[in-house]
Amino acid sequence: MDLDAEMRRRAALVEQGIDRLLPASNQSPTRLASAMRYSMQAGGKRLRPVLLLAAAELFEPAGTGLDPVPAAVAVECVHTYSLIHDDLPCMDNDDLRRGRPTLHRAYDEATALLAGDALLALAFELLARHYSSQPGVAAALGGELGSAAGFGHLVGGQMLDLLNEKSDAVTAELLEEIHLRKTAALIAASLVLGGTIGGGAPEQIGQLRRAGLELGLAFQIMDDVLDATADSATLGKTAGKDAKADKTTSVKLHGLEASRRHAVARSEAALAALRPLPGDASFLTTLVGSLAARGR
Ligand code: GRG
Repeated sequence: MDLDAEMRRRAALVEQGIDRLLPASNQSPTRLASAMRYSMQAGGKRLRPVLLLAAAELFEPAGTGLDPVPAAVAVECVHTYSLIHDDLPCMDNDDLRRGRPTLHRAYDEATALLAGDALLALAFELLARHYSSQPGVAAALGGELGSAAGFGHLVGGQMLDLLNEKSDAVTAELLEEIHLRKTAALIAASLVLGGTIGGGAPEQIGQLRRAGLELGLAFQIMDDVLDATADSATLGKTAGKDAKADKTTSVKLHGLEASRRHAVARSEAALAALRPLPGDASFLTTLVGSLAARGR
């Protein structure tokens, strides 16, 4: 399979969806609309929305008949908001994201804060508006994304991360909890949203969630490896930040080689969770395999 071409085909649907569903840059206040687009159209990998589309495809042609693209854009809105806020001076204070100046550097802090807020709100507006013909589906999507974005996961995980940043007492268990909440939950939610739009049965949605959590852990471990081994130009964000801040990461706790092994083991667990699912999972499985290989 030509993984890049398969990825690009789905990412193009996401790009078109973003262009269609975000406020137009001439809409007032234009500074806010263009700030939202600056971050959303900066060329991220689109991993989460592509996973969502791929999970929905597993159930075609049966499915619910609903278009997964607005939900894919919603997931990318939540992800991008979290990056914008994470880069702010009160958090990571970063200058580079997706190969460009971070939003607060290109605009200003208040605009970056508000653009993040507006993207988070837009995500839930998209789910409510585009899936209203099937209220049960709309409610499930909103509940899932809200849970992944909120106290129990993304925001709570970020808080735990901040609280433990300078600590020498971070255990492997705590680090895994932070990874699960901060990174894996939104990746799992992407697969779950796709499966829900596809009309998957509860046990199939459960498998997608398991696969997403394992994949999310693998992805975060490899992100730690890449932070320690790649350069900023390759990553499109500041490299080497974790070691500089003496942050507890998988690499600090387990070393490079053990971290790579853990990522491979997590990817294999993700593949095992995908196995019982219906449909052609070859794109998903190839993508999962490639993510564990990206730090090699
Ligand atoms: C501020 C609420 C709040 C949360 C911040 C997402 C996050 C939590 C922090 C960003 C820093 C970080 C290392 C997050 C872990 C998840 C991760 C690896 C994000 C980067 O995702 P990619 O590589 O980014 O998919 P692109 O730019 O390709 O979309």
